[in-house]
Amino acid sequence: MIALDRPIVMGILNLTPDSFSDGGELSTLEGAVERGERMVAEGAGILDVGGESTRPGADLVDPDEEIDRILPVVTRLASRLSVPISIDTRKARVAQAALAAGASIVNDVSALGFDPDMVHVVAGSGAGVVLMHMRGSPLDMQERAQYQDLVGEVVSELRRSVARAEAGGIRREAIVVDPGIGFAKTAAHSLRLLGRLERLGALGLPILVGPSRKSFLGEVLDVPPRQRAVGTAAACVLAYRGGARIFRVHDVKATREALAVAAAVEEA
Ligand code: HH2
Repeated sequence: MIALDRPIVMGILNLTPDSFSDGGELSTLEGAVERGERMVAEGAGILDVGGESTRPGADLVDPDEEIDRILPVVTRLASRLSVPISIDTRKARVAQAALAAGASIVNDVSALGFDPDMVHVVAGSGAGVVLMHMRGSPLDMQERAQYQDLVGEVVSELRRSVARAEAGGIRREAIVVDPGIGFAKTAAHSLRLLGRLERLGALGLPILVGPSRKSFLGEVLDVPPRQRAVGTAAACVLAYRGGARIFRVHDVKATREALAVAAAVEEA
């Protein structure tokens, strides 16, 4: 169980050739492990390891290929670090392999909807799980970014995902919810959700947000993904004020410092 009385930064470790902001950066085991260790030194309280990009239009990766990408890194990090390791995958076989290698959280952008075996893997392992809001899949999600009542629909669709997870045997204490910034959302939707996040509090579960370097920040700032660290930190502080407690980001140090100030203000 992770204490959520203070904000927790989840550092992103993408072992993909094609992620939108850092694809292809970590092509060796040593490089990936070093990056993970650096993020923990900078204050990451969780590391999120992923082997498949979920950017709009991304190709599906074969599960064996995804396992080859993530397994050596999860194994090495789990033996060297004490922070929890999360596996960012939609596939039950990948999650199972990562959990067996020492991961303890499954971060599924499809909220267990992509692979019918996923709910059993999570329930059987006792792992934590992040249920993220999305519609469709990364291939077609942006066509589905149509809402009458954006926040109300995100809350009710997340509520259904939580109910499905619990019906499949996952304990409520293991569940974290995520509004899915940029997933089946336009930039305006992502901004509006960040500004109304407190309404997700109705679900009564911890909230994770993943605004890191995303295109809604590009629309505001007009800078490329790698220059969006300050914008990401600002989005995280606002999300913290709206009740979020876990922040999935690439730029750990900037976000951790911004959140430390936000938490100090809250305490004062
Ligand atoms: N965003 C991405 C991937 N996984 N998981 C959660 N829970 N929430 C998110 O917002 C989220 C996520 C996309 O970002 P990134 O990993 O940087 O890019 P890519 O999917 O291209 O690898």
